Amino acid sequence: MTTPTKRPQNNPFDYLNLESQYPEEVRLVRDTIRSFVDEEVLPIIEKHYEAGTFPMHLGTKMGEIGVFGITTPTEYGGSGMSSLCYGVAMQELERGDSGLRSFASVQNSLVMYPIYQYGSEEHRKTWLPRLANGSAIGCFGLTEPDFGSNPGGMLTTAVKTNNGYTLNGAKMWITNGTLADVAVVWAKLDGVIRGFVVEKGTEGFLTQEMKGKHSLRASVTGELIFQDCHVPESALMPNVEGLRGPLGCLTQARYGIAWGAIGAAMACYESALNYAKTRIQFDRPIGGFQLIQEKLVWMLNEITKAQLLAYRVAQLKDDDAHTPQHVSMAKRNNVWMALEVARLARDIHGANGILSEYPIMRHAANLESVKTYEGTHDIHTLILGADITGIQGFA
Ligand code: TGC
Ligand code: FAD
Repeated sequence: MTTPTKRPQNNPFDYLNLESQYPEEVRLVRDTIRSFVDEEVLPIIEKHYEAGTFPMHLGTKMGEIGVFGITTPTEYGGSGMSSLCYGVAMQELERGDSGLRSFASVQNSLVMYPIYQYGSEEHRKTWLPRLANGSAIGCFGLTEPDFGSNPGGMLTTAVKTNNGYTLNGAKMWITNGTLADVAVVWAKLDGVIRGFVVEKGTEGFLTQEMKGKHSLRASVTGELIFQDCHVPESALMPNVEGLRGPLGCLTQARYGIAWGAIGAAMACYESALNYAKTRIQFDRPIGGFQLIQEKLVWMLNEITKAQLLAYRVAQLKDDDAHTPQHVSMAKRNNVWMALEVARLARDIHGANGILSEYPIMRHAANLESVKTYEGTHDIHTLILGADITGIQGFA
């Protein structure tokens, strides 16, 4: 007979001791990033959030501690680790701030992944080692002003010339757009969507930061503008054609977001639990009132279910048995769950819940973007609806 495993007392988030199932290397990654977030992110993130700036030195540090290229093979400078490892890393980063996780999602899933999967050997050798150590930053240009949920309608074009291609068009809402040394850009060549690797500084390629965001303020979002931008023949990614190219990248990033959202929820839950135990009203801690307990239980219950969902999708992914629809279910549920947890946490904090002294409003506002990007909540509903009925509900 085996002794039942006790819930780890020092980890209020892991009610079912799920982390005991993680291999040692995953726990090591979790601990490294957890310490990084506690020591280097949390003390400064509110200041950057208020100023609307990304803490660039943390981008460099993330490169140093191995946050980029987690699943990229080691021969290209990556860590060659599992999808579970990648997911747990995203969870820990988003416990700090969604902007930090966004930065890492774009670098890992939307830039390194397509360069590795769809790029030429020259693309891989030129960019992957630099992207892995953080000395180069990437961005991913798919969304356009008039084509968000329906990227297949994009207007950006590539026209073949004697010695390359000319790009014309505009991309909007691009994370790291103005910071990036390299952009993975999707454009129609003879009516077919193709990917291009475009370097910063290429003539005719301009970027502009988007201002006025009330969400993801510690993240840079920009526009990419292509005006008769000539790129060499080698800029074309040779190994993919059609919408399945960018959508394949989105499956990777959405998977990371499913984990990341758990991190944001963990931060809100931990703050609410501590507050409930110490805030006195009617001569007793508010955590003793049944209505507050119900909220805390709901939060932990949903976090635990989200962890199980993310963990199962990680297993499927590592066995190469996942579908994009599995990932849609996890992204859709976990981001919704995190937003609900953030709202309940704000409630429990009363007036204090709106202060930047607590992380709640920052996470809640961030999660509004996370709910929209990488496929809105409703688009994932339609993806799942089409999968289970066999009837496409988009148009
Ligand atoms: P549809 O006909 O369904 O599919 C076209 C082709 O793509 C294949 N496919 C996928 N492949 C891989 N992964 C997926 N998730 C895939 N989904 C579809 C499909 O099999 C087909 O392949 P083939 O070979 O038969 O041609 O395409 P559709 O035009 O009907 O669109 C479907 C829809 C609406 C689901 C899709 O367009 C969609 O997902 N829209 C949402 C757009 C979106 O998520 N944009 C995200 C932009 S990037 C971003 O937000 C970054 S935020 C980064 C950060 O800061 O963290
Ligand atoms: P729309 O597509 O106009 O949707 C508006 C509303 O209509 C939504 O509620 C949607 O669910 C609904 N809707 C649309 N179609 C249907 C339908 N068929 N049935 C029912 N409802 C529908 N993009 C990139 O390419 N790269 C990035 O790095 C990037 N980073 C981003 C960072 C931030 C902070 C944000 C906010 C966005 C980012 N995006 C990026 C863009 C993001 O992917 C899009 O915003 C998203 O795909 C939704 O597109 P949209 O905003 O144009 O909304």
